Amino acid sequence: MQIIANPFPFEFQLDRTALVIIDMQRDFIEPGGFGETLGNDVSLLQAIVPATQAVLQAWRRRGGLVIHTREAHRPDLADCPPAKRNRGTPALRIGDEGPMGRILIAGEPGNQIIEALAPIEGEIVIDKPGKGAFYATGLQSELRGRGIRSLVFMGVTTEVCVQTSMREANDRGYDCLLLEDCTESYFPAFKAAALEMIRAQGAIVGWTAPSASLLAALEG
Ligand code: TIU
Repeated sequence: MQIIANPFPFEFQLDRTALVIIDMQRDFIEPGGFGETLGNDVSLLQAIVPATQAVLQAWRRRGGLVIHTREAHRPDLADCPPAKRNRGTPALRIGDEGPMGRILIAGEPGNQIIEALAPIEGEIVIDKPGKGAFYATGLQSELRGRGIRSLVFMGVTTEVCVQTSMREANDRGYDCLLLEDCTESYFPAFKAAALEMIRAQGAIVGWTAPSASLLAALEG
């Protein structure tokens, strides 16, 4: 398949490509979670849910591999270094009890993927303690075992966990596409800059495209 993308068309083989949905969790998208405790307006992120859901459904209809990530720490915080936990001056830190359970802790209600994008049987869910989806996770071996060569990214936030994961993926040899209207930041200027950085210099990190480009190919 070839789709219209920036800075030039993106080519991929569906059975060698995974859809990777980064951290679409209540902790980032709903009030009372990690995103809000950091001082952010989480309502901005809710806008991408319909477009993200449309791509997920189309990808599922074609039988493509789906990978969901969650930013999640162990209840004993053994995988949360002080360099992460002590940043900022939040009302609640990682591990503290909030309105949706303990902030950014695996298994808590706030740590779950939002209902609209909930994983279904056969999809891979990767819990990650860092910003990148490859750091301290089994993602690389999951991809290798299935012969995956290309990754299509959606999720939040564009310049933090999405961009970090794309850079990690690019260094590991994957061609990466980011869907422009299926990713969001708490800072619109950071989203715009991240999209430009990713595709600059002849797609130095990867490609970007509107979801309509991918949907046209999947449904064509
Ligand atoms: N704060 C922020 O923009 N993002 C994160 O902390 N994690 C993710 O991006 N998932």
